[in-house]
Amino acid sequence: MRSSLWSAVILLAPALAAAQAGPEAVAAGGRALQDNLLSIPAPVFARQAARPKPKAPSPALPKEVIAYMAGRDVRMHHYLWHAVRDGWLAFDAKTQKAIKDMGWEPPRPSLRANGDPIIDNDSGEDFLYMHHHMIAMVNAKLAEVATAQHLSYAKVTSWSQIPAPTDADYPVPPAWDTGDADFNGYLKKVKSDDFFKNTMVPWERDYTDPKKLKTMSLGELGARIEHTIHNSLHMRFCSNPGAIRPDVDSADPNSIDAKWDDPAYDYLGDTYSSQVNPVFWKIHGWVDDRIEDWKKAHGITGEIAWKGTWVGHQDHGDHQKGPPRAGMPPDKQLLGVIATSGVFHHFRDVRVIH
Ligand SMILES: [Cu+2]
Repeated sequence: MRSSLWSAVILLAPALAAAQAGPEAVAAGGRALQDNLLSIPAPVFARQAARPKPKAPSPALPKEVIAYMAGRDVRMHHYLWHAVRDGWLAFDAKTQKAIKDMGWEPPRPSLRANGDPIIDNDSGEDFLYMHHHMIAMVNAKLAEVATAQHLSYAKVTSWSQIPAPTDADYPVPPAWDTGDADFNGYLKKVKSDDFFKNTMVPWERDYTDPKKLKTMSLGELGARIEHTIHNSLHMRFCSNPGAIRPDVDSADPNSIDAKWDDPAYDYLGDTYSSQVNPVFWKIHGWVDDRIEDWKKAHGITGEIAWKGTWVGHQDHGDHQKGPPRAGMPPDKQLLGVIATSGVFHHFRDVRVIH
């Protein structure tokens, strides 16, 4: 495994870093988390009491893990990571320079300027690698909570198969009126039984078929998964969040209102909130399992020689002195740079890949 693994884990996972540093650090991390929670203002975000919630997946994600994922640091990191590599080729030169100066230049963009996915530059490896380490981060937190509370849920368990429309544990939440006709049409389509049968099942078959996997690089597999089944799963299983966080306003580019940090904002259709939702870990568990399938198809038994290991800004904080400072400047400035560029991508911007 490359040495950047450690910096990746440090960057992504204050909890994991703390867990590796010893029990005192874990306790300190827990206190910091509590302090963080206490500092969240009274929920401004509507809790949608009237909205039917889908049945909670079993077992439920512990509230400590949800609160950690809902923290601004984790939200901001996930949002910025996706925004920078999706938008890179659509940003103008000035925007690219500003992002580069902040240390956030993505080595491999994921989309062309017109929004088409790039499948031959190994950015798909970045996608698999970064989310693999998000899973490591959550597993560290789950293990910590499970030990403290004697719970059995100590590790993310993936979907072994994409749930069928009749699945009782993971029913597809209904579409709703988003106020946007195109978005409404997209939601209806991606949530339909027909889409499952004629689009998702063939994707799933392809990405688990050793013969097909043998013909693909890991980067190509990652990119194909990201821009087809992964994006669609986010939107198929999203529920009406009551309100959707708007794209960052270029008139007020340095802020995202604190109301969007409420743990109740766990909308799967937004990179700022998706990881707060338990279903995110089912989707990404399934995605992560494809790495092993690919290794098997290629006869790889040891470590993968990763080409794409980009996890975001590499110079966060001082690893010697303390946890990374995700969510702090320069991330706030980066938010402003992206908002001013006006370039935004969403999970629903799925393109067909041939
Ligand atoms: Cu993601």
